[in-house]
Amino acid sequence: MKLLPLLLTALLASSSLCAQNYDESKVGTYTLPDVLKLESGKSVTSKKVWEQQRRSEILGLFEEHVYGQFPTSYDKLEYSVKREDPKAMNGKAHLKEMELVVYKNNKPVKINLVLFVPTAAKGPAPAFLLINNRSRRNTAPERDTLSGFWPAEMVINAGYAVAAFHNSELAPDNKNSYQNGVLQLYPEQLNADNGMKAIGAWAWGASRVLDYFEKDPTIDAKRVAVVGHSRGGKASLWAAAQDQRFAICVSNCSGNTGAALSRRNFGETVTRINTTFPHWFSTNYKKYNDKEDELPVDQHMLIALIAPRPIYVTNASKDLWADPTGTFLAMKEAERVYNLFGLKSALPQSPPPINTPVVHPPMGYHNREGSHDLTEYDWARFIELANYHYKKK
Ligand code: GTR
Repeated sequence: MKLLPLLLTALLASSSLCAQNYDESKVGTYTLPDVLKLESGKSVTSKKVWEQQRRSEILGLFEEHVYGQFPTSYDKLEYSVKREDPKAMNGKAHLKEMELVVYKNNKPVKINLVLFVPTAAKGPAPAFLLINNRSRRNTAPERDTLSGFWPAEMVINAGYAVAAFHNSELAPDNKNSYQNGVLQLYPEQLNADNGMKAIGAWAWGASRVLDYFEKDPTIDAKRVAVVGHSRGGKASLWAAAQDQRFAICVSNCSGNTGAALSRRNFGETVTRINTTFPHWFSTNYKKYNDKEDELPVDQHMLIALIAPRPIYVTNASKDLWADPTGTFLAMKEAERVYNLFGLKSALPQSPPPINTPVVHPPMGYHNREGSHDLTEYDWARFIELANYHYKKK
C-alpha cells in the first residue's frame, strides 16, 4: 500500500472512532464504586471515619492503580532569587524569579519559579500557582506576551500573588525522556508497576513549590490554590489530593483521568490515554485498558479527596474530548463527601447551561463557551471562588 492511502485509512478510522465516542446514547450503564463505602463493606457516615479510614483507602487505590506512588522525602531544598524587580507591572507587583533545587542522595532537580507578589499586600499574600504545561511564553516574567493562559496582571489586581513553573522541569512530557527529572531522585519508582510517572512528577513539583512558599514571608502558604489545565489539571487534582496543604484546587478542562468519569467512555478513554501517553500514569493503570469497570476507583473519588477544601472544575463547550457531562457527574458524586463535612454545594441537579458558572465554595463549576483552553474568563471565576472562600469580598 502507498503511504497516502494508508494515511487516509488511518485518518478515517480515527475520526469514526472519535465520532462514535461522542455519542451519548453509547455511554450505556455503569456502576460507580461507592465513595462512601469502606473496603470492608461498611458505610461511611461520619467525617471522622472518612478522615481516618476511607480517605486513605482511596488515596492508596489511586496510588496503586492510577497515578503511582507519591514519594515525599528529600534531603534539602535550596532556593535563591535569580532576578527580581520590585516595581514590576507598573509598580503593582514585586517580581521574583526563583530557582528552587531539591536534592535527594546528592541528585538535584531544579524548578524555576516565576513569582509576582502584589506590592499593595498588607501581609503575606494568598497565591495562585499554575502548573504550566504549555509554552513558557505564557508565564514569561518579562510579560512581553500577555495570554489568558496566565493573566498574571488580573490576578495581581485582585490582590493575589501569582506563580508558575513549567512541568517539563519535573518530567519532560515525552515517553522517552520523562525519567529526566523527579524520577532521578526516586529511581526505584522506574521499575515498579505502581511507580510514579510524569503526572505524579508534575504534582510533586507543585508540592515542592509549596514547601518553598512556607519559607517565603511574603506568601500566605495556608492560602495557596493549585491550578492546572488539561494534563496540568490532572496534575493539579493529584497534587491537591496528595497534599492537603493546598487550600484550593482548580482543574481546568482536565478530562480523562482528570475530573471526568472514566466509566462513561465518552470522548477520551483509558485505553486511548494510556496508548498515546504511556508516560503519564503508572504501569498498573494499563491493566484497565478497555476494562474501566474493573477499576477500584473512578474520578469522582479523586475530587472527593479534595474535600472539604474548595474545588473549581471547568469544561469548554467544544471540548467534548474531555467529557463535560462526565465531569459534572463526577462533581455531583463527590458532593456526598462535602456533605459529610456539613458543606452544601450550590451545584444544580443537572449540568448548568453554557456560560452559567456556579462559583460558590466548596464546589465551583462552569462549562465555558469555546474550545479546550485556559482563558481569562476561567481565571476570573477562580478568583471569585477564592474571594468568597477567603471572605475577601
Ligand atoms: C490531549 C489529551 C488530553 C489532554 C490534552 C491536553 O491530547 O488527550 O488528555 O490532557 O491533551 O493536555 O491539552
